[in-house]
Amino acid sequence: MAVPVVTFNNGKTCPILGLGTWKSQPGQVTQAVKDAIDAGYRHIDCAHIYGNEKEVGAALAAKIQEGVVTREELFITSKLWGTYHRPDLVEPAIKVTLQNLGLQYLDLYLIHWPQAYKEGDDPFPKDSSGKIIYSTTDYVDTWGAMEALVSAGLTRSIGVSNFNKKQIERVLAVAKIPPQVNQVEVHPYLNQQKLYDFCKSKGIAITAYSPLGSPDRPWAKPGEPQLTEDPRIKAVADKYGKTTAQVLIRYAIDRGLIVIPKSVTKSRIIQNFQVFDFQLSPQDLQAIAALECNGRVCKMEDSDHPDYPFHDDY
Ligand code: NAP
Ligand code: SBI
Repeated sequence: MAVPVVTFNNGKTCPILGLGTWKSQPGQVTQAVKDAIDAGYRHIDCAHIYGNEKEVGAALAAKIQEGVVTREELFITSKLWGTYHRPDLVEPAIKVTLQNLGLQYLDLYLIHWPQAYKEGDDPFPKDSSGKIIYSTTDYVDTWGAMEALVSAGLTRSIGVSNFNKKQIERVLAVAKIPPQVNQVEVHPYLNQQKLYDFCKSKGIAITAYSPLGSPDRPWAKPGEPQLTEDPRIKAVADKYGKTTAQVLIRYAIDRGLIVIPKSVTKSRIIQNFQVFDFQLSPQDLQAIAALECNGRVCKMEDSDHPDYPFHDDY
């Protein structure tokens, strides 16, 4: 079954369901990506910081070699880490990612976070007190270097991730190419309605990350509420004969979002793809919207960075 697509503001298309790869161990991710492609996934969400792009690339090469997919049928995203924001470091950074993934071009390259860190190969450069060292590079200048990647043929589309409204407005004010995507955390505990409405008004698609609430996030504490076990989601899931994960994925799709659940478990990879045979009713979407509780799970430990995105309302 072909995955439905959204069309970006530059005319390129993107499958609305993709496979996340953060925390997917190098020893597991090759098989996970192969299983996903066999199940019908054509969109894989990657990042340099995940430390597993070579292993993702091995799966892509195998499936292309086997003739299961062509490169053109795949949609591959990666992300520029904060230590490479300085404009002269952007092209070398995407070239490392392309080399690791074994690709000639990406479909989408995102600025991973607005915050720039001290340049170099330590992804979290820290001072003697353990505090991350920041860079003064402005993401607006980084954006100019991202635009050059499109002209150079290294990526088809560009975008941002974890950017708030004001940060997107600053980029739009200078952009020759407007961002095609803002990838942000979205699930029923953090539904991002205001940011979604703003991005939509500017023609920017939203990709929902951590759609299942990221239960394997490294900083999760025992006893914290688990979205996949929320009885209110379970009650909706039972009505449709679906799992809570399938309802959470459908919640994103039915709001017009792109969604990238992560799994390294074959049965779940397949289950998470079986979401195109039902649709949530307006009443169920409304009931799920009522679970909003500002329940952000992905934060960085740099809230005093001048470009930290989550101080504003949205
Ligand atoms: P997530 O997709 O919300 O949740 C992943 C977790 O859910 C894993 O523990 C997975 O377990 C489990 N899971 C998957 N399918 C399931 C199912 N059907 N039933 C029960 N449990 C299930 O979390 P995430 O990894 O944080 O977010 C998804 C992707 O978004 C990431 O992998 C990454 O690609 C992207 N992301 C981007 C950013 C950013 O800053 N741009 C931040 C966070 C995430 P198993 O793997 O063990 O099956
Ligand atoms: C990492 F590889 C390390 C830390 C970390 O924290 C925030 C969430 C994040 C990210 O920046 N993108 C992700 O997918 N996860 C992450 C990744």
